[in-house]
Amino acid sequence: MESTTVKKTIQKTLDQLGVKSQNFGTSTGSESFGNGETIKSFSPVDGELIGSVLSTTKADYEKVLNSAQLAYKTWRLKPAPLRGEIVRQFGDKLRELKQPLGELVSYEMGKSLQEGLGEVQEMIDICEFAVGLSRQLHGLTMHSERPGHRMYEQYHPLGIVGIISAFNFPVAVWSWNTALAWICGDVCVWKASEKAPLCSIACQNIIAKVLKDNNLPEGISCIINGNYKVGEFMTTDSRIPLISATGSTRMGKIVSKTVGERLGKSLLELGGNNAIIVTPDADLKMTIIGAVFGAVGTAGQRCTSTRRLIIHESMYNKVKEALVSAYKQLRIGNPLNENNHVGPLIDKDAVEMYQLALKKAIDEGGTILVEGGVLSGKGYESGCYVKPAIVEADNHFEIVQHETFAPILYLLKYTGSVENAIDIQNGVKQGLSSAIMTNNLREAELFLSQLGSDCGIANVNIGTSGAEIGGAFGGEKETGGGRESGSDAWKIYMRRQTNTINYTTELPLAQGIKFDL
Ligand code: UN1
Repeated sequence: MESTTVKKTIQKTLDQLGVKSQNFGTSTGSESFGNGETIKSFSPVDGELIGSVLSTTKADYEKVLNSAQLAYKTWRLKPAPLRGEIVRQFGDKLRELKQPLGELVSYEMGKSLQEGLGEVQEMIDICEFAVGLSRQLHGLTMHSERPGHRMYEQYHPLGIVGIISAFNFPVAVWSWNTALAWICGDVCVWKASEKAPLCSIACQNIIAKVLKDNNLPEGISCIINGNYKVGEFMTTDSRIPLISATGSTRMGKIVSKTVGERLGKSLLELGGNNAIIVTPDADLKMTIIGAVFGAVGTAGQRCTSTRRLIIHESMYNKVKEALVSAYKQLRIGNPLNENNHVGPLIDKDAVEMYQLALKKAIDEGGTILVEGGVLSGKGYESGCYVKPAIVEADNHFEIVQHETFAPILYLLKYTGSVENAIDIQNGVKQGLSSAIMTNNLREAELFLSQLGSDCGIANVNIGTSGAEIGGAFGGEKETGGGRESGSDAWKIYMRRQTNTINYTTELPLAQGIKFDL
């Protein structure tokens, strides 16, 4: 796509989303302000300046918190299904604006348009999920050990939920949190990544209109923008009972410590080092599709991206050849052009990390199978386009143990039974997503058993990325242990209360204790 055409399309996109060339990065809805430094958002697609955002100062933040606290007083009193109705309207708006929002995600972050649209689809899906859930926020009832007593549990809203999100899913991860938090009766303050701030402006514009149309307090959805210091306003703030943070393990450790010090709750979704095991019973065609999409989709910048392929020695050469020929067909270029498979990395720092990782892999004894490199020339002016690479490596290499947010796939060989492959798969610090390619029931079930994958997500005959919103999303070990999105992940956004009611005229004590006066 020619850059003049891109500019025209994007201007229309920004207009549709109410994103201007200069934006305030702090918003409580109808009121937007920002007195901090300017964050410029350059597109990794063509290096052009898309717009700028004024970041949040401590004083701006205090205004946001006041507004959120005020909004919470009203919002928590609305019946949950009514809160669901607001989320339904938000989902409808997302349906209307799917195309422009998907385009902005693609242009600001660099993922393919299809994936940008897919990300907005995840938002729509979580809204639907949350609407249904708004009639099912149920606790259990228990039989009391005392006669004439009734015991049950119920869930109440928590208050303000602070959301810190990463650049790679600049809109969906926010919506997984907000859609659930809102139906639970919480209000949200969002700090988006400073690498994709305009996406936060667009989302805030959409929800602010829904709230206004329904005469609801604007502070139900607030945004703040800036670097990690702005994030710290929230992590250190005991007025925020829950911090949900997505990003690197390094960042997560700091968030967890800070929030833990004040005994707040944190929901962490951190780094992954995801592997696909390819056994002798794997379907080769399915393996290649799953592995290639997992490794090069979003230019390897998903936390669920496939980083390691653990291949049985009997399949190794076949898989290797098929991968090399599949990689030859990859088209790298403008992600808004649907003919391309791979877009740019987020910025030049990411390119540097990619180059460093490849160098380290070679230094540690790895063999390059598909060569990487930074692309230059027409269409690659931003300097952020890199070639997806494949390296034959060993699991114990320091670099293989490390999550690099780039399209680098490590091939690892295993011998003997599938247990050996599982050991390699689990032999990293991270524990997000994992997969096995096999048509052998025994191997598949073992992989899913307590002796199998130690990850939060374990798949059979699909890749490691592209989880549906209906399941709980997150992982173990250095991935942080949090669960977002589907299943019963909503419970973290609420506080649980156990209630015991005595409807007799006696006051018997539990555990049979006698205390007569
Ligand atoms: C992330 O990369 O932080 O499973 C989230 C997936 C997507 C979400 C990824 N549904 O790949």
